[in-house]
Amino acid sequence: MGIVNVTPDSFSDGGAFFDSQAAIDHARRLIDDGAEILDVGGESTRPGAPDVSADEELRRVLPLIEALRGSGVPISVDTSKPAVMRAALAAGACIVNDVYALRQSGAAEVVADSDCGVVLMHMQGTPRTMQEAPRYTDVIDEVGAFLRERRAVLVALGVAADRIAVDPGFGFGKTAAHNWTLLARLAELDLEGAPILAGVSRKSMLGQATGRPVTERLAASAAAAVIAVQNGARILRVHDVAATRDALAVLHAVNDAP
Ligand code: 7PJ
Repeated sequence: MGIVNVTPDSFSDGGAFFDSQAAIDHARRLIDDGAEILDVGGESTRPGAPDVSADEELRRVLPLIEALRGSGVPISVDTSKPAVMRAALAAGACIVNDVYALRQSGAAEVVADSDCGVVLMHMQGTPRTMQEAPRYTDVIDEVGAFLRERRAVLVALGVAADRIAVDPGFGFGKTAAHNWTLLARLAELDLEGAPILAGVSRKSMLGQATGRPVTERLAASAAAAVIAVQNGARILRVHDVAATRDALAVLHAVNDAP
């Protein structure tokens, strides 16, 4: 899953793709690099990011969805707002990726009323405050229980289980230590067979481990992606599709070795 941000303040690309045409060009490059899903987002969720209205979010993401819907690659919309989900699905997106796991009022119903796929992500707190004092008794138990509960809510609304992927939410209300525990023990999350999406690309945990700024985390991101897949992730949300695919090709070659 290649990341296409259309925000003026996204932490890792600094709003380089705020311009629609630049974002479209970037998305096409990700497709050429081998992305199998494009995740289009118009609202930054970095800690302390300002709120964006649904209208503004739609102004950012709809031109992209419309430009990319014929590309043959499924489009995911990274949003928490029911109105944005509904309009994005109508415009051609087919996956809702929600860092709030459809907890905003009306969001679960939008997904239940469509036939889209959905990614349910764990977050402790809200983007504004989540990094102030993340706290868990057992991060594996708590993240697993939250994701099972959100999945059960959706299934009860009539969403087939095979439409749902789950995500431990690296960096969302977690210290670096919590993130490393989740990555190390991803396979211990009891997610009842739901496919796991992992988003570690360029994240601060990699800065913590390497001492490198966000612009210099390509190798660390690729290493983390390989570990995530080795530990059971099925979908990777990444900025650098070509490098990630190369890293995974090495993993697959090892796994296929006679
Ligand atoms: C994630 C996300 C993630 C899912 C962002 C960033 C921050 N959606 N949206 N999982 N992260 N599902 O790209 O670093 O980890 S925005």
